[in-house]
Amino acid sequence: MNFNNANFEAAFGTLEQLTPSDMPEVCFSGRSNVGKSSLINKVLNRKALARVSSTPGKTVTVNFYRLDNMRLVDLPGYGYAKVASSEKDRWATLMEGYFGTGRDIRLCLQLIDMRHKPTDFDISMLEFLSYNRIPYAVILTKCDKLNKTEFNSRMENIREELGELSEGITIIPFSSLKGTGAEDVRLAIEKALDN
Ligand SMILES: Nc1nc2c(ncn2[C@@H]2O[C@H](COP(=O)(O)OP(=O)(O)O)[C@@H](O)[C@H]2O)c(=O)[nH]1
Ligand SMILES: [Mg+2]
Repeated sequence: MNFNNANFEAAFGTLEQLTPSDMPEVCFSGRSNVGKSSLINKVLNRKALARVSSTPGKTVTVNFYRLDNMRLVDLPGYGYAKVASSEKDRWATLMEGYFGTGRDIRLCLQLIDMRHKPTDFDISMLEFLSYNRIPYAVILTKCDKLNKTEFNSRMENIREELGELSEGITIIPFSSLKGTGAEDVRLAIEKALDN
């Protein structure tokens, strides 16, 4: 698959406008600031296709990136405390709309900050994916921020923390800074499209 030929297609803040589901999709989910936009840029070998932000909680849109025969979908980040409840409602409506309207979703890449244990919201998201039989993989982001001991400790503990949510699930440590794991993410996407 050619990851070097991606275009920004559209950003949607309301459901009615969602691009029709006419090709396979791989989506990215995670809390605000976890590194979703940075990961998309890295995987697509682009500097600033997806907008990287130092202020979390800003993007409550679903963003579509077109590759040759598929789309990557950047879902709105969650879990930012300062967001107003109207924005939280908008987030929930967008997510239900994206996942609940029969789209051809091949894989959801769930991003979790490698420095921390999964949050309750990370777990809820994985439970949602599991319950709805949406294939998923876990990406542990910002792995460059851990020293070797911390890295090994997180790798040892993550499966236990996720319990049965991690059974048979691929877990990829990732750094957009260093490029660690980028090829593994590309392979996971390619494999999902072959199925
Ligand atoms: N050290 C380090 N910082 C990262 C990494 N990925 C993202 N960041 C930083 O984390 C912040 C949020 O990144 P962004 O991609 O906008 O997160 P998003 O809100 O999930 O889309 C930015 O300041 C990034 O530069 C990484 O792998 N390593
Ligand atoms: Mg982002």
